[in-house]
Amino acid sequence: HAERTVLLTGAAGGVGTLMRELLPRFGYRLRSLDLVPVPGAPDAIVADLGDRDALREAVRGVDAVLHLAGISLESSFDKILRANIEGTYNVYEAAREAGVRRVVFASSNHAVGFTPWPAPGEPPVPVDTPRRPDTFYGLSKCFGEDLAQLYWDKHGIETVSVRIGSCFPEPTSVRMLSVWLSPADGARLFDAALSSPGVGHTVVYGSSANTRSVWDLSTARAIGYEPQDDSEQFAEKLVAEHGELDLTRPEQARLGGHFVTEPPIWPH
Ligand code: 15L
Repeated sequence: HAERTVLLTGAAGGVGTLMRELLPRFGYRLRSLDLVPVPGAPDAIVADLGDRDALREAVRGVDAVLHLAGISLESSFDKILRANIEGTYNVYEAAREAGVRRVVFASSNHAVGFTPWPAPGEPPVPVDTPRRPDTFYGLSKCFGEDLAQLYWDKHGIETVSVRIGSCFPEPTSVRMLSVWLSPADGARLFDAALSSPGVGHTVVYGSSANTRSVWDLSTARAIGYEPQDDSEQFAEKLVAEHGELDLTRPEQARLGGHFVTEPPIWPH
């Protein structure tokens, strides 16, 4: 496809940094935005998602928004409210006003984090499993998915909500062997989500083709995602170090792992 311009929010974050390197190879021109200066990108827009004027300016002329910005872990409700809930609303409003037709939303497995971890032999978790957020963070991702649905139904803005697993160069825990999204597969998935026609609002899980996968990748494959990586190459070392998952332990018994037992962080 012809080169398309994509606003990348959260460009200085973990996934944003990986995607700034990988996505241009798929033919995207990235306009980076973050709350903090983006290393190596002097032309990046430095703005808070609460700054509606800056967002209005940032979306002007882009073909799509890859919305990765926000708090990526549990935090106080007030911080999550501002960054993830109001921030995502502001991004969609700016997109609507500017006539942007496609958003890719970084949702998270923590939107369904209280779902029991499938026991051996049980089917993978489908995308339409009931929402069971494991944190205020996960709750904000449920909000984002619903907001995406609303903007599709009401305004015709298409979104792929990607319930990202663990997108890091390598898995670092036994749980991550199941939910790892290699950076290269992440770029493949975001490419599919940015370019697949007729997605309406589609929810997909974001992981590689892991031998130990626990969720259903069929909606991701349906938009053209073909994962190439498998975490199994890291399994021997991680299992030797930590042992196999123990589903009788509360912090391992559910999809969200230790997020499930994370105490909320109250404002002070
Ligand atoms: C997430 O949503 C977090 O942003 C990320 O830091 C990881 O912890 C990931 O989920 C995970 O579930 O491993």
